[in-house]
Amino acid sequence: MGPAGRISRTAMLIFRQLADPTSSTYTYLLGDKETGDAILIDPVYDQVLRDAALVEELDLWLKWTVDTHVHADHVTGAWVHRKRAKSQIAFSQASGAEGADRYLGQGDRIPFGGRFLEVRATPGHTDGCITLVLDDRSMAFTGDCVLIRGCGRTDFQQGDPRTMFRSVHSQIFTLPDECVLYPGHDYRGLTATSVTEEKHFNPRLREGIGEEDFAGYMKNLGLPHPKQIDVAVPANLRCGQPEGREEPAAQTWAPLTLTFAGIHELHPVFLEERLDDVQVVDVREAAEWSGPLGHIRSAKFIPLADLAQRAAELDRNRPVVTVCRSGARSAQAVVILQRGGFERVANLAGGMILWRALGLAATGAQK
Ligand SMILES: N[C@@H](CCC(=O)N[C@@H](CS)C(=O)NCC(=O)O)C(=O)O
Ligand SMILES: [Fe+2]
Repeated sequence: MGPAGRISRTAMLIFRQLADPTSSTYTYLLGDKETGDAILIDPVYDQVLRDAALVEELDLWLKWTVDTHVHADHVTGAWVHRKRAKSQIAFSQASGAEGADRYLGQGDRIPFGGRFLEVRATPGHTDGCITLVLDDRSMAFTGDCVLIRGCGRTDFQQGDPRTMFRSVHSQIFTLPDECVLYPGHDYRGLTATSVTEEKHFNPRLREGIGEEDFAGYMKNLGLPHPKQIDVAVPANLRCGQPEGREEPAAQTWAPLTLTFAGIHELHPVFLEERLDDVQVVDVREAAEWSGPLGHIRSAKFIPLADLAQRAAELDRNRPVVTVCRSGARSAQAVVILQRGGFERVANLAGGMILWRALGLAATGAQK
């Protein structure tokens, strides 16, 4: 509690750090608990469905996506999020990206609910790099400027070590010492640092290291170019609008929801409409199958423990919906069938309990 019994502003913040293991990129979700307005920093194209599921499950509204720069190693999810959630795209003016809803410059504020991020121009990795500072300066998102005990490379796009050195000293090391820094990448799985730690322990940037020393260090990193650079840069200059590649989509055979847990779910009402087109597998125990909740007329009965061995009894060319009492064991049934090579498989949300609560027909059910 803050003064006068108010909940402090930081307590009202929802904050999640999300990783893309392929590119070692971090995406950050920030939300205002009170209004539900949320922002995604550096969303990744390949993770759009996962991140959208989290936004949904936390009951947030995605208002903005902001990219810290035109990435060279992965495609941004900004364009696909805008299409799905009607979020707005923000990019820095200096990025050169086309098709954004807002172009940012030094000192601009991006609001989400009662909170905001402040823009600081931190060129050096690219011309358009920005650092985003939370309103109370407790956190900053440094993109590919300051990394944990490192920094973004300066040997492609418009990279320039002297420019980066000045950005770090004038825009990041001037933040409060305790300000927690969240980088755009970490290649060792480290998650966060702070201004004071980097001032003391960053081998390229700690106190006492001059611009010349830094430039000498950066010219000798000897890193191979990112594998995706030829695809990623042009796509990111279009805010991630796909060209000749499919947009990420949940399976399309039914109105499925993909959960943050990674399971496709089908609402009972949609299953009832499609009972003739899908195979329903009930994975409960025998006593439950013939118990008071009853079972779905067309369901095939295979207890969860037998599912892996008996999967061959199911037709791989027809979608499968798994069912249990509450929707828990049947979620694991989805995983087991996917492991067995089934591509179109979903869990019945809420299991037989929700099915019956909605008044849907069940064979052998007790009223
Ligand atoms: N091997 C990675 C290269 C990643 C890379 O070059 N990352 C850039 C950021 S876009 C960087 O600055 N890396 C700093 C470092 O590796 O120390 C790939 O192929 O994507
Ligand atoms: Fe980058």
